[in-house]
Parts: sequence; structure tokens; C-alpha cells
Amino acid sequence: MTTKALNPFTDIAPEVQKALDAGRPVVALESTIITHGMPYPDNSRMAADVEAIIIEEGAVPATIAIVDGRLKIGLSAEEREALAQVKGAMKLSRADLAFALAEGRTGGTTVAATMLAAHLAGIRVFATGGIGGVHKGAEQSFDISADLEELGRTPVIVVSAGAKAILDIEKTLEVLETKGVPVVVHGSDTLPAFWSRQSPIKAPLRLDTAKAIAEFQAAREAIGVVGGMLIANPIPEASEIPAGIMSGYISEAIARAKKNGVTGKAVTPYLLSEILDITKGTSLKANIALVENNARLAAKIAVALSTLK
Ligand code: PSU
Ligand code: MN
Repeated sequence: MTTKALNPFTDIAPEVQKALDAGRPVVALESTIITHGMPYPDNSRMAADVEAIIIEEGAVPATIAIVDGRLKIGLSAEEREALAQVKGAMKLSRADLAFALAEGRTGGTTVAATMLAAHLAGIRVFATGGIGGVHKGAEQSFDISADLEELGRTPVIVVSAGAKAILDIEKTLEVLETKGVPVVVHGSDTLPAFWSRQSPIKAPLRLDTAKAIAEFQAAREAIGVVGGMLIANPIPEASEIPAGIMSGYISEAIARAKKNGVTGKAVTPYLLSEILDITKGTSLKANIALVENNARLAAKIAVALSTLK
């Protein structure tokens, strides 16, 4: 089923390899959102829909995951469905990605691990929902996502809907700035807040088209700036939930996490699932809509990048 071995652990799906060889646009997709971010069967439907959207826009989707110790760059429909249903998958970041390979484990890749793997395969654009960042209370817990470190070092464009308000957004932006990561808001002067289109925070940078984003990336490469770029793409209007409504739910989820002593890698998945529970699924609908919206923009950026050279 797979072609050219990149290293002894990696399988690149044939259609992905063909596109990469021909310089055609490819968009990477993460899988922690499948294994830890949404319940079954919504996760399965979302994972299939985003791939279809990327194809519709003229690019090739590559969902990245670890299956039985293989680093998969592109999953077949069967593999994707199996991952959506698997129990006990690991949540893998830079620190433990290779552990899962060495030990023959199965896991979802976070934004950090997906960027790393995408870059390894030569994929330049990646679509997700939200990135990890600086958690509220990080001055005590030191809980800062490895996603930020990866954005600082790995040259992949990550299309998100901003960062969830489960995080300290201001501190997240400060860390990104320190690490030299441009934060570009697509078509708006304020940073989107995941479920809502607007936030009180000013957009660090603004660009209105996929072509402009591709040209910015080309300029970074031309002067040898290495590292990722974060695109914040506002959720479609029809699907947004006002920030004021979400903030009460978020505080409740954080209170539950504290009360139950949730720490470390478990924090983000726990908060996401509690918010889902508290909002009785309305946040899930918004979440799916924004991921699909991001997949569309990511595909357009990948297409624009491929026509630049
Ligand atoms: N934010 C979301 N949905 C997600 C995640 C973050 O809105 O599914 C996932 C992503 O895979 C992200 C990871 O990379 O959580 C961050 O985890 P941590 O905070 O433990 O680094
Ligand atoms: Mn963390």
C-alpha cells in the first residue's frame, strides 16, 4: 500500500507521495482531535468531512497518526475509521512520538507532533481546530503546550480558529512572539476566540487571502526565517457561540479539573470533554464547523504555495 520509505517507521500513503513528488498541494491533519478531542461517531464524521473539503479545494489530505507503531502520513478510510473507534490511544507530542514507534503503540498526534511529522514528509500546510498554549494559572503549574515550542522551530503553516479560552490567550500570544511565530488573522482586525469570531485582542497581523499568506511565507523563506506560522481563521458566522456565553462554561470546566486533580497531558482533553458535557453538544457543532472552515483555508493556502514556484 505504501511507497518510498522515508525512515523505517514511516508509511506515506500512495496518493500523498504522488502529490509530494509532483509538487502538488498537500494539507496535513492532526489526529489527537480524533482520539481525544471529540466523541465517536462525531470524530469519524469530522475526520472524513475535512478530507473531502481539502480534495474539493484541489489539494490532497494527509491525516497523520501512529497506528501500531507506524507513523502514518495519510490514512485510508478504513484506518481513519479504526482510529476514531480505538480505545486507549496515546496522545502524542514531540516528547513521546518516537516512544510509540519503538513500542508499537497507537496514538493521536497533537499539533506539535503533526507539525514534526508533516515537515519530515515535506508537507508545508496543516489544518486543525485549536492549538495548545499557555494554560490559565501557568505561573503556578508551568503548563505550557509543546505546540508553542514546535511552532517556534518547525516550518509548517498551521491553520487554526485561534486558541480556546480554556487557555490564557494573552500569555499564549506573548510566548509565540518570543519564539518568532507570526500570528496572522485571516480577514479580521481582532483575534478570533475559537467558538466566537471576535475577541478583545487585536490581531498581531492581518491578511485577507490565501495568496497573501503564501506570499508572506515565501518572503520568510527567502530571508531564511525558520519556524512555523499560525493562522487564526474566524469561525463561520452561522456557527459561532458568543464569547460571553462560553466563558461561564469554561470557568466551570476549569473548576471541575481543579477539583478532580487533573494535571499534565490530561488537562486539555479533560477540559474539552467537560465543555462538551456542559454545553450538551452545541460546542461540538461549532467545533466541527470551524475545523471544516480551517481545512478549506489550509487547502487554498497549499494551492497558492504550489503555484508560487
Ligand atoms: N485544542 C482544541 N482541540 C484539540 C486540542 C487543542 O481546541 O483537540 C488538542 C490538539 O491536538 C493540541 C493538543 O495539539 O490538544 C494540545 O494539548 P496540550 O495542551 O496537552 O499540549
Ligand atoms: Mn500541557
